[in-house]
Amino acid sequence: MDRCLEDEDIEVFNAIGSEKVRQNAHIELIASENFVSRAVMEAVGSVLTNKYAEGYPGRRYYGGCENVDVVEQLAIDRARRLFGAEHVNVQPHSGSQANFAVYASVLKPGDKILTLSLQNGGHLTHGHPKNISGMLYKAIHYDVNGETGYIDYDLMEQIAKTERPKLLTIGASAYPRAIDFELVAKIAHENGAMVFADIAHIAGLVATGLHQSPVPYCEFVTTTTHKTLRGPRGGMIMCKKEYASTIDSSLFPGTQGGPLMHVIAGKAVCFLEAQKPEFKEYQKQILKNSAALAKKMAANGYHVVSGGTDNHLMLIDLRYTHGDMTGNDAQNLLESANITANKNTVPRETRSPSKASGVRFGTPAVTTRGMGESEMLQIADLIDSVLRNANDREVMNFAKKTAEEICNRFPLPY
Ligand code: DSN
Repeated sequence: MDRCLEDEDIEVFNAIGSEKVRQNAHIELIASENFVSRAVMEAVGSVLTNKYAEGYPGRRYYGGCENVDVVEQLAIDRARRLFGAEHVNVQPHSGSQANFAVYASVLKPGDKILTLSLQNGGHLTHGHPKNISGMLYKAIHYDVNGETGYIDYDLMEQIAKTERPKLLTIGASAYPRAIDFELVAKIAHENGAMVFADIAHIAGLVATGLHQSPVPYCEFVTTTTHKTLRGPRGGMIMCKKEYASTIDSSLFPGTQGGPLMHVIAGKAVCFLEAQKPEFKEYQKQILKNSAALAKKMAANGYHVVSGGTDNHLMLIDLRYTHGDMTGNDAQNLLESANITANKNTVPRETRSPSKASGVRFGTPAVTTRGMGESEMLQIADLIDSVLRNANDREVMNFAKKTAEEICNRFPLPY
C-alpha cells in the first residue's frame, strides 16, 4: 500500500512522465488551458484528497472537518475579495456543474433561457440540445453578427422583448471581444429576465480589472478556475446575497455530493496569487501577446474573426485562405509541429463541429511560460509555414524543431 507511484503502477507513472515531456516540448495555444503554479500543484496533490466534507464550513455532515473548514473559508473570503462578490460558492467540481447549479436554482423544466449558442462562440452548457441545459430548458439564441463577429446586442434585445426568457446567459468560450455586461444586464432586467454571466475564459482579466466585471450587474456569475485565472481545474459560483442559500442548496445537496477539498485548497491558493500585483502584470502580458499574435496572423494574410481581439484568444476562419483545409486538419498539422491548438466553429459556420472551419488560439499558457510579443511573432510565422506547407516534410521538421527550441528557452517549473 505504501509504494510510490513508479513501483505501484508503472503504466500510469510512464503516462504522466510522457505528459510532462509533451507539455514541456509543445507550444500550448489552447485558449482554455494554463499551467498552475507549484503552490497550486502542491495543494491539489495534498492529503486533503482523503477528506469527505459534505456541507459547508461549520455545517458539515462529517467529523474531522476543522482543517478543511479553514481551507474552504479562505477560498470563499479570498474569492469574494478578488471579485467583489456578495456570495461565493467554491465547491463546483467544474464550470458545467456550476452552470447547472445556477439553472437548477431558479428555473423549472421548460423555462426559457436566452443564450449564445456553442456554434457561435457560446458554450455547451448554454442550452446545447445534447446538454442537460438544452434538454431541460427551452433554449433560444441570440447571435454574433455574421459580418463583424461582434455580439449582436440589438438582436439580443429584440429577442428578449418578444420571447421574455426567464434567464439571459452571457459568456463565451470562443469570443475574442470584450463583453458589455452592464448593457446585457439592462436588456435582461428591462425584459423581466435574470442574468447569468459565465466568465470562465476571462476570469483573470475580470479579477484584475482589465475587463468589465459582470459581478455588480448580474444575479449570477460562474467561472472555472483553471483558464486565465491559472488555478486548479474546477468551478465557482458568485451571486447576489438574496440568492446565497438557494445557490448553496442547489449545488449541495441539489446537484453535487462531497466537495473536492484538495481542489478547493488549490482554488484558495490561486485566489491569493491573483491578488498580487504581478498577477495583473501577467494578465496584461496575456493581452499584449494575444494582440501581437492576432496582428501577425492578419499580416500573414489570415482572416481573424472580428478583425482582432480584446482578450486572450482569437479565432481564425480558414475558409478565406485555405478553402479545403478544415479546422480539424489544421489542428492535426499544427500538432505534428508541436503546436497545440483546437479546431473551432466560426460565425456562419458551414461545416460540422467535428471538422469546423476555424482554429482558436489563446495566449494564457505561453504567457505563463514567460513568452512575450517577440515569441508571438515567431509563433505566428511558424503556424503560417505549417499551414502553407502541409506536404513538405522538410518544412514540417524544421517547424517542429523551432517549436521545441522556443519551448526549451521557457521551461516549466515541474
Ligand atoms: N471546453 C472549454 C474550452 O475549451 O473553452 C470550455 O469549457
